[in-house]
Amino acid sequence: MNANVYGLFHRRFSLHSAAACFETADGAILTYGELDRLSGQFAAYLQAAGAGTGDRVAVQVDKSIAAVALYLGVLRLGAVFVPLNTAYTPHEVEFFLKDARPLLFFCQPSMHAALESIAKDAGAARCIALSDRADDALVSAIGDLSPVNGTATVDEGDLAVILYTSGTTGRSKGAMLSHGNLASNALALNELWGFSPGDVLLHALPIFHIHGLFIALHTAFLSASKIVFLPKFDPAEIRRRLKGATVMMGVPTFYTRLLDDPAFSAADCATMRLFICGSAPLSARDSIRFKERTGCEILERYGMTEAGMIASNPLLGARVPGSGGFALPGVSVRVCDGEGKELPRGESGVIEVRGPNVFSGYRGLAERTAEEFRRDGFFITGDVGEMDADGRLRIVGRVKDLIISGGYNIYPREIEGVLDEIPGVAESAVIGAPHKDLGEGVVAILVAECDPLPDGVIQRALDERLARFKHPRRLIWEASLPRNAMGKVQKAALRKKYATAYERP
Ligand code: MLC
Ligand code: AMP
Repeated sequence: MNANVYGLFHRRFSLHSAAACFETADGAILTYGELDRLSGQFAAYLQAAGAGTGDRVAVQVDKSIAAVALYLGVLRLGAVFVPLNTAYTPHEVEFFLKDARPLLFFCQPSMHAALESIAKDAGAARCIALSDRADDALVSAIGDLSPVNGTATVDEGDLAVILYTSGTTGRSKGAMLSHGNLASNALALNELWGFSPGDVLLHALPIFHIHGLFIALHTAFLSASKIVFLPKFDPAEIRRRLKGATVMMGVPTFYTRLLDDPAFSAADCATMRLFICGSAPLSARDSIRFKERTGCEILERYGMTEAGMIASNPLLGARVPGSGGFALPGVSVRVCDGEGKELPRGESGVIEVRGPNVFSGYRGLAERTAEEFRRDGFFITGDVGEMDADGRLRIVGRVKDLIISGGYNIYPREIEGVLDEIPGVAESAVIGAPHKDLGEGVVAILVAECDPLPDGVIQRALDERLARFKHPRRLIWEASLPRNAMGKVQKAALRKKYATAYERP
């Protein structure tokens, strides 16, 4: 049997070809039949450019329907989609392209001149510009092509997507996700969250991460639900668009920002049946305020790039704030000590997961992959949790040195690597501090070789190397970093000392 996840979508698209699939900010509608055709045309374009089964297609483009059709076109060919955050600098993109070795690279027209030679040096046959404009030249040209017939036959374990996640060592790792991984998650969530053709999903997430691309789109595709597709999260626009919508998925910052508007109320949510939140901890305070203000209880769920969705609060039945809910059907979750021994219920330890949703490994990093899996196939998430007697998982922290800011993962090691290379900086430590809007904000503590450097010098080095969402907005100079007897920087002490770094403007 063909396990291509596009086959799963195609069956739904064919049954509902006249149904509205996407509605964009300007009110334009694309039907499921039209999306099916456009993805087939993108597949024909990719095929003519030489792409086939197993070829990587890397993509750093703005959010648009064409970008989704490109993704689906890649799946249809059995090729491998490699999405990249649009905020990445050319320096970061160079690393990803050299690692993924794509045959084709799609980028924003404004970045084409800067990225073409980087793509060629990484072995890409072509660097192709694709914009988010309705009159994009490539999309117009593709509109004349005949769509490919059918969908390439692949096995469940065949690679569909490589998604880069930063690493605690500072080196990003390409998580390899198969057609089976994507399909199992999409089917489970579609049922668990009760999606139906009548649903209208409000989509304001980026589409280069699992949240916006898989969790939101795949789940809606399987019911041929309508997707209101917005370029980004703008609270005023969301308030307008909530009317008529039934489901929204977002990171905690979405909910914090909605609540920041005193006029946001139950009336805005009259047609909504479900607000889903994840990618970072939602504060109990916001969860309670949201219920008081709107009458709606946010459904929290827990996941990660390497395993898609792992657990979810129930659609029906009690939803517990701060809990990731129950393991998805077919997914095993356990809480263990450092050696992988399962702990009694109620004790906190590292969350481990096994199931059809779990990735096969990091591209080209067999040893690293082996270190993160137990011998019995459980993946060590690096998150710390507790499971209650009923099997509800509460996420209480992380063993990995990771900052989550507005739903984006930021690895301190990567930033420290850039700071430590600046002449005049002796060493640095990067930590996350509580941030009212983003959950956590990045703080850098620096030690100078002689005198502290002007902020501009630090900023220039950051601008060149790192996407702006990773930049520390607080730079603090210290005479030395606190270290333990083993010489390890005591980050817990720094986190405590600078816990209020973002309380002042
Ligand atoms: C933007 N900026 C951020 C930021 N987003 N800084 C820190 N953290 C962030 N998350 C900075 C920009 O660099 C820019 O800086 C300034 O903020 C304004 O940029 P913007 O694009 O206008 O920002 P805004 O629209 O306000 O975006 C904030 C946001 C967005 C929270 C709405 O970041 C977002 O949509 N986050 C969702 C991320 C996501 O989808 N995560 C899922 C990962 S998957 P300057 O200085 O240039 O002005 C995953 C698994 C799972 O985690 O379980 O789901
Ligand atoms: P990413 O690597 O970008 O996929 O981010 C995954 C990480 O986000 C997880 O390992 C968790 O640390 C965090 N995360 C996801 N969902 C939740 C949640 N509901 N509560 C707390 N943290 C979460």
